[in-house]
Order: sequence, then C-alpha cells, then structure tokens
Amino acid sequence: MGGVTQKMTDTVKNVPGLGTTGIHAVAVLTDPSNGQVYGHVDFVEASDGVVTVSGEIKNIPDKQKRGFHIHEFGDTTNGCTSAGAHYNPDNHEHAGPQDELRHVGDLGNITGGSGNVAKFNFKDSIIKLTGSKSIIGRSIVVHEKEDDLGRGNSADSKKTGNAGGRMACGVIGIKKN
Ligand SMILES: [Cu+2]
Ligand SMILES: [Zn+2]
Repeated sequence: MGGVTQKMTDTVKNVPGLGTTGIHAVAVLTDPSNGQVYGHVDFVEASDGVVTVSGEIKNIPDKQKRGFHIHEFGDTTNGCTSAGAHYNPDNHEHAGPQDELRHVGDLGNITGGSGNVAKFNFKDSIIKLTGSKSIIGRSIVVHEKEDDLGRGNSADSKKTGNAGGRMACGVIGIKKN
C-alpha cells in the first residue's frame, strides 16, 4: 500500500513546473476557423491555493466583453467544439466568477482594450492546478459574445451564460517555472 503512495509522490515531484514557487501552466489560444482571435493565458498557483490568471488575447474589440471559461476537455480535434461544456465537476449552475456557487470553469469575461487587445491579470480561488479537480489538460475558450454570468433571462443563461460561439481555444499545459 505504502509503495503506491510513494510512487505517486515521486511522480508529482518530477512534474516539470512544480517547484517551490508554485505550479505554472499556460494555454496558447488559436482560432481554428479563421485565425482572427489568438493569444495566451498564464496560470500560477500560489502556496495558499489562489491562482493568478494573466495574459492577452488579440482582436477583442475595445471595451467589448467576451465570455472566458475553462471547458472540460483538452481536445481540439473538432476545433473548439470538442472542448465540451464548461468544466463543472461539482454540478452547479453557470454563474459569474465572484459567485459562491458556479462552474469551476466560470471565469466571467475578458474585455478588449486599446489596439483591440484584451489584457488581464486576476486571481481566482476556485480553479486549481493541482489535485483531482486540476484544470491542467483541459481547455480555455474565448466566446463570440459577453457572458451574462447566469443573470440573463433565457434558459441558456444558467448553462452557458449565453456567450455564443467559440472564437478561440487552447489546451492548458504545464509551463516551465
Ligand atoms: Cu465557454
Ligand atoms: Zn459555466
């Protein structure tokens, strides 16, 4: 029994990117249909478990919001569609990042800025880069519309935030510290 535990520990220790300064992950987003929307997102999990999410996405019109979520599968075989639904291991309804009950993947919106670039840097204490609900190996998706954070009046609001189609996506992988 102890041997299994030991093996697991060794495996975790040897994962590149898992150092004393926390685990780092990255996703490079591309638009499989026309290449318009692209960029990258970095994730760093601190020792207190809070994850800092930062990065930039190109071709997001100035001042416009676009839904931004972690989806369940790290699979882009069929473009961003094969990333599946919002990552929701606890079976909650769709909501906003500040809501107590939400999909783990509900990161809300990113907002375009000058030069039509969305730059962001925020912290989230629900997503994790470690443990059984780690987001590593899953995907991050930018949508064509604003996420209504579960406050819209259509049935989809509590499932997807009515954020429309998928403009770009990328698989979340381990990054060198
Ligand atoms: Cu999404
Ligand atoms: Zn959601």
